[in-house]
Amino acid sequence: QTSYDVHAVEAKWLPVWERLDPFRASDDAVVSGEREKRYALTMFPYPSGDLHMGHAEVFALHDVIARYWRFRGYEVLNPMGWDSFGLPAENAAIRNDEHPATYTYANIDTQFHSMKRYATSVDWSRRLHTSDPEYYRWTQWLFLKLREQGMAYRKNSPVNWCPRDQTVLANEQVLADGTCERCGAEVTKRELTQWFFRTTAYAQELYDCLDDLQDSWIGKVVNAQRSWIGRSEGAHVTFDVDGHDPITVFTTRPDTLFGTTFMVVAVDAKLAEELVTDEQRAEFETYRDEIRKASDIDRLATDRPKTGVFLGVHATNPLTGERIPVWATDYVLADYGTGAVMGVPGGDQRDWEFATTMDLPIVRTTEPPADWDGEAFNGEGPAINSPADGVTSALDINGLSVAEAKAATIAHLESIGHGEGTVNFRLRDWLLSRQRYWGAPIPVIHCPVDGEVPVPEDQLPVELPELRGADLKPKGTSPLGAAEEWVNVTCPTCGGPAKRDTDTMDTFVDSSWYFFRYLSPHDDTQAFDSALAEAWGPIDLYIGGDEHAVLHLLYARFFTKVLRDAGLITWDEPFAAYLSQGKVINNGRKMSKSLGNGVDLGAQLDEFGVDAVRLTLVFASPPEDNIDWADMSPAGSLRFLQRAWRLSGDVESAPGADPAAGDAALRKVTHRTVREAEQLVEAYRFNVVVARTMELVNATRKAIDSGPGGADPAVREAAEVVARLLSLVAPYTAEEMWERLGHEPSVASASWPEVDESLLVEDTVTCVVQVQGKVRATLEVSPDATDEQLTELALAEPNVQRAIDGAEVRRVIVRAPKLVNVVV
Ligand code: ANZ
Repeated sequence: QTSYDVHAVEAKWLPVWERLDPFRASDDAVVSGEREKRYALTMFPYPSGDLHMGHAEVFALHDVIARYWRFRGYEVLNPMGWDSFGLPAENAAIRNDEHPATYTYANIDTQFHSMKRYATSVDWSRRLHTSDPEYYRWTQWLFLKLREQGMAYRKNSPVNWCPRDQTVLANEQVLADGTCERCGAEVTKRELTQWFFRTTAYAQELYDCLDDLQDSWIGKVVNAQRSWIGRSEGAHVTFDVDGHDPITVFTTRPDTLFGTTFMVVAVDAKLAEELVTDEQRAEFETYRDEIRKASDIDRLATDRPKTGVFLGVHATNPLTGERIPVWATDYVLADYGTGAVMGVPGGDQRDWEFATTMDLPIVRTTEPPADWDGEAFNGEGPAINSPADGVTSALDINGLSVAEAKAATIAHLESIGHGEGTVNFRLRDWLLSRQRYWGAPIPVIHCPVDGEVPVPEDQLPVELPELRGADLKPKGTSPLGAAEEWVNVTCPTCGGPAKRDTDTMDTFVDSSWYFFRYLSPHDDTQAFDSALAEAWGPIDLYIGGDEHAVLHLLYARFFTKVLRDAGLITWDEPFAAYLSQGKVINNGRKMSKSLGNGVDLGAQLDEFGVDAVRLTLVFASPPEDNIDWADMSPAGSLRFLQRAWRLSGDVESAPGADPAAGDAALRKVTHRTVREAEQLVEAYRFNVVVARTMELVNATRKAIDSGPGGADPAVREAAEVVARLLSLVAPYTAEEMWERLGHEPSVASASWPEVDESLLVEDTVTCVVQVQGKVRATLEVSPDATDEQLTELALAEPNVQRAIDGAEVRRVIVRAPKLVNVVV
């Protein structure tokens, strides 16, 4: 037999694995401490369409480590489910005129069958869907838990609004160019009463814990989180304002307060509206309405011409007593810091341009270098102009460095009650309300007497009304509002008429805690079992795309910290290690409908079989690199798999034959391969594991055809190692080999090959010979060569002789077995 039938093999093994169920994770083994745990998690898919090449890649990579850990004796939890609420399903449902549930569950079914065929080592008994009432009951419970902890609240605020999806978006869902992450429409602003999670309460901790993740996460993901949280040290400075309450600003440069020649407030902040005088109001409102259309990104762009309106009022510089004008502008954001900025044209380029445009004074407070020919200077230099000529102040910081001047100014402001040192974060609270149908209803009742009333726990879940045939098209208010019978309820507190909250939760809420639910997905008494969380958590390796580097990972980290503070778990971070895979592209471009370069996973599987596709994806590159499918050869992968499989047919010794009697050279290759595979898997260099397996296949083939032959027990040993290594990526082929080698299924339950350390000793090492410190020769020597042997060999080398050139050898320094240095 020279090849096996790819599809017959798939049909053969699936029912066997179904029966053996080798990947079911045992809670008992872990809780009792009988076995060490590994929790291997890969991001669960959205059920839009069938699985695609990207899924195939991440599942294949993930399976290498999950199966490897199992081989090494860990109890491995490798669960899978669906992130099945959310806009994609809802939009598709509207397009196809069907209910989101119909679309969602049909796709889940399709994906489930594809995943089964794809044969990853999943414990399917833990399968979950976030759109099931059994799941979102606990999402709602957690929402109430967060509310109880003071971590969920409602407020009126300007929000990002997608005019096409007609829904509010979190900051994270607005792309850098100001468009909607999902549909590409230009995002605008709107005022709405919305639910928020208080992520800012954990800003410092979310930031600090990144230090511990630096090495076990991908660097760029840690950095993305850092800049998203955006920690800035500085001060709050309070300015008195004529006829109004004082205004506090946030500044990173309190030392520049002497150079503050004006104040600017965000044009769309309430503050601007409150400050503006009657004379200036008309001009202000025209300006504001125009700006509302611009995105934050545009507004902060440094190359944007500076615009603004004088509000008609003045503030007082707390250090100098000077009166400075207060302006409204668009380059100050309403929701960062306090929404007001002290204008320091000498130190901030945007302020410089604003001052020049509006003809406001410029005073430098840091001395630029002598050759400075720029405008605003925000580098290092001695403080100047405190006080400047004609200005009196109790504070003199002239000559101090920036850091010293900052500290002195903060101390002074604190002493006069006009400010304090503070830390500011760019991170905003998480806006979780969505005015859409396909999500978990927010479990709150609004009562005219009792206000916001949480739905009592025993009435959860608040199930989504079916709304069959209803118009789900986004209109700016939730479609749930139309379900009158559902909306109108009696207040749990007073029994009077009340209404349900009609917003649903952002899908990211569902995915912020799913890894807890996998621990006991069928438990109908609690969201998750704390004892199981203690036993299984945290996740040992999380694999997923870096499009989730900011949002999902941050939210999951936030949830974990809140749950810890609620006493439900003890660990601080959910993901001990995180790996993000590259993308599968085609012909150098991202796969897309418009380019017509999509590669259909199903067609690839039909043509080459699961194993060849998986092998191709793992072998292509290190996990984090992109894979260009156009450069790949799944046909080549299949040929390799057939070659590996043929080894199992050529083994002639019986199972259990003692390999010690076998060919030593082949045994060395085998054992070295096992040891390297261990190191490579642990370093996530899965592609190299495949390369080493290929080398071992070649060495084994050579031993069979032109070496000791198939009857040599070393050949059996090698083939059995090949089967186990292959099972990490090509489970069908591996199972087939294992069976042909005379073993019971499943190869996944076999034990990992034990390395014979004595076979790892290198045959020779390279010894460098120097004369007067210069390399003159290299020798291949035994690793146990003695000093005397090495000296003798070195001096006998013609090149060394030539370099010595008859001079007297005064000393030979030997560092056996790698170095000989001859001194003449
Ligand atoms: C005076 C000053 C002088 C500033 C100077 C900088 C340099 P990060 O580092 O991003 O936190 N700022 C404060 N609130 C703002 C808002 N809502 N919109 C736009 N800009 C705002 O930046 C903090 C600095 O950005 C603050 O320090 C403030 O300008 C500005 F030589 O205050 B600075």
